[in-house]
Amino acid sequence: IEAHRSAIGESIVTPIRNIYIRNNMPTMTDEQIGDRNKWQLSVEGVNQPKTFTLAQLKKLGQTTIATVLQCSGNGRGFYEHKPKGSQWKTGAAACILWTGVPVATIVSACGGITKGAKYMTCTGVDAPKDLDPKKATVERSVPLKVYKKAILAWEMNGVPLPNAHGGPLRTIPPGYFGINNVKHLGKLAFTETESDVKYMKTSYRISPIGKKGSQYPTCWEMPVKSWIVRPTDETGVVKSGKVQIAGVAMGGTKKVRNIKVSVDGGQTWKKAKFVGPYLGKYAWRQFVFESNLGPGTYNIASKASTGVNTQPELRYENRRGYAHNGWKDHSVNVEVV
Ligand SMILES: Nc1nc2c(c(=O)[nH]1)N[C@H]1C(S)=C(S)[C@@H](COP(=O)(O)O)O[C@H]1N2
Ligand SMILES: [Mo]
Repeated sequence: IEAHRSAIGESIVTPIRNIYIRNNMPTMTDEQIGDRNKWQLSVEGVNQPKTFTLAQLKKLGQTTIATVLQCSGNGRGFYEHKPKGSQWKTGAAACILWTGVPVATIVSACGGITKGAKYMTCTGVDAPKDLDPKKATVERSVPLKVYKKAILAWEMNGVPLPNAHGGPLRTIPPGYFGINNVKHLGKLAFTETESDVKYMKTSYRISPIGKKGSQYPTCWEMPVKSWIVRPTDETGVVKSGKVQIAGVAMGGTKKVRNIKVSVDGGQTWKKAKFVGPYLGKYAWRQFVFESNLGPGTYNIASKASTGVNTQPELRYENRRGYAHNGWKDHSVNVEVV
């Protein structure tokens, strides 16, 4: 389920009704989940492996963080070679407040991580029993350092995690693509090697068009990105005069520091203004740009920068259409009358 472009960014935190849903496996039902407080999480690759219930995790620690949740394929719909998969444009992204326990707190409660671990590997328990677990288990490894910032969340935007978003428990590795935000979390492990399930080994690999394989980089850190949410080609014609252009900008794993807008297809750029509260570097910022536009057709683009990295003009061509952050494809054509 994809959100309309104009339904994102009206408020800094995306209301749940506007948050995209992406499932590799069917959402778990209330019957499958059972009593949420009795949901079990096993922790492995630590000096004292343990199994916690959700009720126990809630007593262990609590924090709230804001992150952008974005599918690796967000923007796939712009690729000309028509990669297979959901044809998202901008709608597979949201800025969400998550509440849960820091992974670091769980690690200390388990006597620390075992020596030699290089990855944090999280396992969802949503794979139907009749499928091959190597092909159906949503299990993702991320670099070990991610555990220091990650949380295991049981609440989003102030309500218990809905089943569709991975209730009752999911991993939030800030700044990492959606797939690493494992839903219906049953196991947290610290491992020496990356998981060998399909969703780690072969899917989500950023490979050249026509090539595939586990030697290519996987979808981990999100790059800097922004897009206009208002006005858009969805909202129709705009009256000439003062036009409020608005959008969202994210830095991925780094703070977004700078946002520019162009109304002439990228020939000239002017600085736009961040508005609204700063919810930390993993959240997105809303921005506005006031422009005086006479009648005509405009190509409006935005370009964000972290100071270190700036959005490129073009998409990075790759087989499955992952990680698109090029500003040109994300621009909008608006008619002013
Ligand atoms: N267990 C499990 N976790 C999962 C998935 C899944 O199918 N099963 N889908 C992943 C993908 S590809 C994305 S983009 C996000 C989507 O999260 P959402 O549906 O809450 O928006 O969850 C990720 N985590
Ligand atoms: Mo995704």
